Amino acid sequence: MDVQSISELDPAERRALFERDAGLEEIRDDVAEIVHRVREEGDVALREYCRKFDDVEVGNFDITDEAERAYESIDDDVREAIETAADNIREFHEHQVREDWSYETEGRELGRRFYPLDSAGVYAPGGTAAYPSSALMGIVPATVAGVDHVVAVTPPAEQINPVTLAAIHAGGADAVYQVGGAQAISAMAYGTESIDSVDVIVGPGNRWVTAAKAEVRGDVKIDMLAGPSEVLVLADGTADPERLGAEMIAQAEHDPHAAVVTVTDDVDLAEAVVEEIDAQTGDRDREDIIREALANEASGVFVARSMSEAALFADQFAPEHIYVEADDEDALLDRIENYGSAFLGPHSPVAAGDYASGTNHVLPTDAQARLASGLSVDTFVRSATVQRLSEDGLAELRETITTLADREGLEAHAHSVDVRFDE
Ligand code: HSO
Ligand code: ZN
Repeated sequence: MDVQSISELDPAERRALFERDAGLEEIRDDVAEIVHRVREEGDVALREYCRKFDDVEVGNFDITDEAERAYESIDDDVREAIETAADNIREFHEHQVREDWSYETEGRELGRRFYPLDSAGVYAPGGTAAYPSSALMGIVPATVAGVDHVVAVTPPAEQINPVTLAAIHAGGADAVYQVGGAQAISAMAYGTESIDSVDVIVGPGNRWVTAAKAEVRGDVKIDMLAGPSEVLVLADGTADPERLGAEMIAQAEHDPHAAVVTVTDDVDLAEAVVEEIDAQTGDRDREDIIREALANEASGVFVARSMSEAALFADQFAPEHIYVEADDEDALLDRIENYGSAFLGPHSPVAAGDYASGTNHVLPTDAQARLASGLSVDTFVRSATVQRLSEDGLAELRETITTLADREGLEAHAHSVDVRFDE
């Protein structure tokens, strides 16, 4: 990896950095077919796909009891780690719960009330991408929001990861089903004989899962179309290259398509980060994945002419995670709005938020941070407005309403106001 200067990036390179996309287009038709078949044929199609994609003959989809047993039988230290993470995630998300509000003005009492969705489905990936932490990130906020029925799905396997099952149980899911991939998303969106449909589907998955979420969106609410992990490290000359390299490598180990970037105004630091990456990568278990991610066109170590140019670059990149290590981290963050989750200072590795500090790690990738937020209690809540006008309050507005109704040609609207005043 070489240090690159921001000012020398050509338009194609800038596009590769700033217009990342999840590449869902190419599998869209295949995914649509799976979603459609499950919708039409229910459990029969689900069983067939479990056989075809997971090589498992599924009898009963419901593995709720197995999740409880897994929770009870995993090692104590793992159970404790799950509980600590769950507690911290719960606490952070409890701060997100919104209170109903109302105010009064000129004879109008106006307010907003919040209601949890009735049911939520959380996708917990399996196989080598099984992240028990992601199960907690989906389930805990749903329960905090007050969702009545929270279900989780995870792909069938000869031996489903017991830590994932334990996390699903600890998070507080009401039911767990063994089904994965696009077929699981369709099952939760439309329901089958064994699996009830839900109001909202959340949680990260592979491209098939993500493409299926795109397919069912509209019929059911979804959280987002999350792609491979991303981190942008924003640092000035005071930062420690060893930590910066470790941050990039940590998110790089997720996926060959992960986007990992450092941007700084200090050439020496940039060069030291490249050296650190070279020195550390060989020691990592997932070295091959890391090397691929570092080589991908959305990754790199960049030098800006100033920290304001570096901050502008970070803002344009709109990373899932931003890690800031600098003399004044708050001042830098104040220049940036487009990011999923920020980690400030030398003691705030992204891994803290990935697992245990309490914030959610299901976050917008692919520059979606420009328009979207991470998973939160809000994902599981809808709102409605409420009003009561006094006689004087309506009198005050009467003319405004009837004038506009008249111009819209909606005479009955005007009449519905006038009828309240006997003249
Ligand atoms: N960094 C990932 C989440 C995760 N990390 C799960 C470790 N486990 C989300 O971008
Ligand atoms: Zn991670």
